[in-house]
Amino acid sequence: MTKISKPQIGNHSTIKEICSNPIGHDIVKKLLLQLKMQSKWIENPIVGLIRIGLIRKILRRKVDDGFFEAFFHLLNQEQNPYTGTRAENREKTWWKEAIFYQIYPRSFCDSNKDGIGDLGGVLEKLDYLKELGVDVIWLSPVYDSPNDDNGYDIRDYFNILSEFGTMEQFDCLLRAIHDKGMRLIMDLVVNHTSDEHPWFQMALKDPQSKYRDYYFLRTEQNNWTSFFSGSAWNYYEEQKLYGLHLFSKKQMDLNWENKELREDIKQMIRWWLAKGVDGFRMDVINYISKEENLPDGDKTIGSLMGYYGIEKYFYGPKLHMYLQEIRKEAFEPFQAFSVGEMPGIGQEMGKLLTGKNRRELDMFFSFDHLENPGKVRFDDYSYDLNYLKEYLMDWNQNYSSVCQLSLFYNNHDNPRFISKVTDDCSYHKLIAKLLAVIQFTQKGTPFIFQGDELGMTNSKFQHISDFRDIESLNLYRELVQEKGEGEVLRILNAGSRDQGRGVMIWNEHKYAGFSEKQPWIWSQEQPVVASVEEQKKDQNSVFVFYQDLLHFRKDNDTLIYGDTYFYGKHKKNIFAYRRADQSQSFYIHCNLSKQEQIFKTYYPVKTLLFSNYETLKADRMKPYEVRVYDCE
Ligand code: ISL
Ligand code: CA
Repeated sequence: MTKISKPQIGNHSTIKEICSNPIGHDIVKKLLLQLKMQSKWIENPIVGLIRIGLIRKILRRKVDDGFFEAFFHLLNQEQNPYTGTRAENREKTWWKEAIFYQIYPRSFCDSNKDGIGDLGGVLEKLDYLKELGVDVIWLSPVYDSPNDDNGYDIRDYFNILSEFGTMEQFDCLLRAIHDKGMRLIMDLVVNHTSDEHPWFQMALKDPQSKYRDYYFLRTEQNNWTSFFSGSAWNYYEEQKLYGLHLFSKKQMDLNWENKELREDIKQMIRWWLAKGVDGFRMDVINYISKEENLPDGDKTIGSLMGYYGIEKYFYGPKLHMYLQEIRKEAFEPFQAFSVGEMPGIGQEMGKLLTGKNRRELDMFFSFDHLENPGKVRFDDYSYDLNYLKEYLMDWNQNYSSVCQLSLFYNNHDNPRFISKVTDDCSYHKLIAKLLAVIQFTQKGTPFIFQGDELGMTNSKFQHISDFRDIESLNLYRELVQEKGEGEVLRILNAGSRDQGRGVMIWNEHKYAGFSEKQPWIWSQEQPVVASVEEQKKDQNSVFVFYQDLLHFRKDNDTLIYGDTYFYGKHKKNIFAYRRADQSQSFYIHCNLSKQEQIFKTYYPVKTLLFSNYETLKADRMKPYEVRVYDCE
């Protein structure tokens, strides 16, 4: 059957038509969010009839033509939304049931006392993870790397970074993980390699080399900018060529158009899967397809986003094709799991990338909940948890019914979520438990980031020499003249990725039991968080609470496959919902604020199963209080 194609999106298109296009839908929604406008606004039938041509006329002085051309071009790539059924996400699969735990190996545990976490350290702590209730470990990159971006710049995909250990140790770790009934997923970084990768070295050295075409080496640059400050092009004097790098100067973007490159990548994936690895978290995987000839990015979009060129690759023309190809030829033969890290992807694009029938990815990480509308990571503000509620209700309704949502608050690229909510330490433990309840009782797959189970918070970095992350160091250089030292340090303390990279707090000894030597990252003002050793002895600790919750989730399929019913949707500061199937039902009631709230359940409840307070008031919810009940 031939598909009847819809008319192209253009000036004549109405807002309603734009929003029924999957890319249009997600972009408009994101714009409204940044402008702090309700999405109800575009659902208004009159607004829906407005044509883009009219908006274009009104905005003529503010927005250039390139903006609309870029917008239409993107939308016309994808005409139809994903049509999955509700039943799809009820199908049982291990990765919907599993609890994932991200290990950032550099900061997890140091077994040979050189101040750097390593594979030996992970091996030592497997029982700890098992005891917590972890099913799958996601290991951030451990491949050989010059470490310009802490391992996200790979020099050799088939070797282990010597600071982390050896391949023998890796094999031994993988075996031990499987022996304990757990799984392991690795980080797959294939948007770029290190400039020290032999492919890039050969590409530079020999103009005849087939590897020249593995990268973007050109005589001219375009206006794209790097996520780590400055131009996205590095000039190679000797060759008189520019090389594209969306991240650091040592992370060279790979040209996926090249078929041999794709073969090499698939072969590498299969090599790891044949070893027994259970799947991959795929680094910035939505950036792998760039628009042909790498046209300049639109200036309006560039200044709006802070990065030029992003619309030319964040949802590139061949993204689906490449993903289908690697899935079919590398992942499926091993029944391997995939979760894509995809900055900028919204619900509808997300469905097209993770819908079961599409055979592309199993899941993806959306980042829209990590900051309040209108805010960016480096803003110093108090995160309002009412937005987390809105986000979860929205994604539950519009994404989770067909696809599996990933549930997380932290990773190695973000400051600690608890610290975003408040820097008042007296609330931290309560918030840690409140967030945990939401994470383990919402529909989706939870990803714990190391330290979450302790209620880990930010450190205070006093001086620029305390920072390690290339993004922070570059940003410092970019801003210090204009803003002054004090202000830049404030910005970095609020948003630096180093905040997520502090070492695990194992015991009360010097260097938190992470190492006996000064760790590779260490601030004088460490987070005020009790250690694993202390928390294990304390029945009221965040750790024990996590342990109980994880087991609760494992014992109750209802929390995994059951439906979600939200209550008091418009009631500020209260988040209430029920998870239910034919056999059971659980009711969750949260106070999202530090003000006491009146307590009245929206549904008849029976027994209290969890709370973050020891004594409860009959008709009041204390600050950040959460309760989980069994229902009639
Ligand atoms: O810091 C960011 C951009 O300014 C983040 O958005 C982050 O770079 C982005 O989410 C991509 O992250 C992943 O790829 C990067 C690496 O530095 C991150 O650690 C990784 O998680 C490049 O490989
Ligand atoms: Ca070490």
